[in-house]
Amino acid sequence: TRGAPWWTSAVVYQVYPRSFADADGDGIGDLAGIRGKLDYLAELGVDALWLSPVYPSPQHDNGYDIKDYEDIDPVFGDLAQFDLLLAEAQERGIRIVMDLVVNHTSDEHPWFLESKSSLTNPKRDWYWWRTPNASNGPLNGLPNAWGSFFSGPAWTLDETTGEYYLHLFAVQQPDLNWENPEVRQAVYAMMNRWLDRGVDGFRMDVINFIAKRVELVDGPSPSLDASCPMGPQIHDYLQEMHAAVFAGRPGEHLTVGEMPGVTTADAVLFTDPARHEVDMIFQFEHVSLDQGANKFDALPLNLPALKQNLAHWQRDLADTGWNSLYLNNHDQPRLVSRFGNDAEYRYESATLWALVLHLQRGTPYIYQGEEIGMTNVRFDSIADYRDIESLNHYREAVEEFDRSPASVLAGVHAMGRDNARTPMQWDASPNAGFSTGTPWLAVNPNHTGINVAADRAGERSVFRFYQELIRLRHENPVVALGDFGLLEPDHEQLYAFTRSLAGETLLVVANAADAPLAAPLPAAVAAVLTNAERVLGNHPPQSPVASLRPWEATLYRLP
Ligand code: ISL
Repeated sequence: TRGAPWWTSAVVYQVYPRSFADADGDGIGDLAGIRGKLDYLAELGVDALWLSPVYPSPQHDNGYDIKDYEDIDPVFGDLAQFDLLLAEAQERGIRIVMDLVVNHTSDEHPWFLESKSSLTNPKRDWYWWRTPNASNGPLNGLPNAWGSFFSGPAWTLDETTGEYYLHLFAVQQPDLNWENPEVRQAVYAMMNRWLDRGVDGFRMDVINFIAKRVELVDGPSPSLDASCPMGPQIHDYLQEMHAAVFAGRPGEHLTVGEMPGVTTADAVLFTDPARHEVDMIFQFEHVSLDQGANKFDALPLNLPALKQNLAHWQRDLADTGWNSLYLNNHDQPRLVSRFGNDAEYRYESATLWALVLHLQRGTPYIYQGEEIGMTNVRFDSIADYRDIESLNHYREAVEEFDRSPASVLAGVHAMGRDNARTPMQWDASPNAGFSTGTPWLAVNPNHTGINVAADRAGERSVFRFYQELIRLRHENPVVALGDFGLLEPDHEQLYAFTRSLAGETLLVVANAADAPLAAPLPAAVAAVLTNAERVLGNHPPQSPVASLRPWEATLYRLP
């Protein structure tokens, strides 16, 4: 275990700055707000913060559309505020990881403004421009059949030059052309400047999409899905980035690449330390299991499928590579509403999923509010929502596909990204202690009962459970590095696994259901439970362990 990188025993906390804490009362969270909560985060015990984008942006996609990589958006503060946050976080032993969004820029970025200005502009080739398709087929001029991830075609015609530009996401997010070495060098130089400023690493937005399958861009191509765009040059790009940015720095950085559509075989290549690409990736398989043909079609949780999928990632990255562990982020519905019971068993199911996730091998990520069991929201009207993905989907589904507004709204309730983006619930006051102004997205009405102050004052605190999990990872090499073994993979409600290292074995036994799990427990679990010592759990201890109560989750140490 000696010599393992710091992030193998670390926990990262994701801050969505817009929704975390608003210090200046404009209704939008800011850097000063985050600074004011550093003691809270230090008490929780996290090792690093990943900040969703804080760069200047027209905010069509809440900062994932960047118009200047080298500054801070005035709604969040300025570079002086940023330096203060960095210093005060690092004083508390908390590292700062920036979001790096370089698959695309904003359509207001000077690079794109130049690129679109004429066919001969020196930056013309920094983006993906194509002439209209001459054939009179169903594409109706579009260069190929790709649809964007945010509805509509992935190509938009620019009047100035009469050509189309590619955008895998919104119209306002043109894709950079990484085939062009000038683009790559400009990005590396920018990353180096942030590292020189003192930041501790990068979370890289849809980084596998920077390499496109050029033959599909230009050829007859199927419709776009997440597995489609990634070209094989991705490994060259990441190795080149590593050499240009990280290799010369002995510091302890963290790189995590967000990679929709990748498999474990891809992940082994991306995270093999010997290949110098990234430290870990965010994969999407486990959060796609409850999605139908469209991500807004929510399917019920299939527990065996989820357990087996995560176990498959544990197994395939056991010898080479490293996992990141997450159930929540700013793009996902709240885990307690999605996989748990956010009413009757909110505390129990929030802590069950926390235990199950944090006891796996990999680096756990906590998304703001997860540590107090925040839930999904159900606004009555689409007008109450702000997320570009949800709004575009709603318009397309209702206006073009004639689906009933109520059914589309139900999909947004279940799966929409604003579930994760309602302001952080600090206390029971009218704006949940988030802001003295009018929040940019309404607070969840349940903040009067669910908030940091109430959770921490309560006898059963989700926050304290997370504190314990973080402490365990810091203190026990078996939590950080132990081998993973899934028990009872087909069981419909039991989630049980072991972790072992150097003669020590931990056992997680969890009942992921509203119903009790009647005794006797399956033999494989019952056998190891005898004489096991309880380390942490979300129910009062029972001895001997008979049936499991709803959402009961316990960590044991085996003799
Ligand atoms: O459609 C998807 C893949 O199947 C999406 O999950 C998509 O890959 C994902 O939303 C990518 O997210 C990241 O890039 C987006 C931004 O809106 C998200 O907030 C960010 O996390 C574009 O920058």
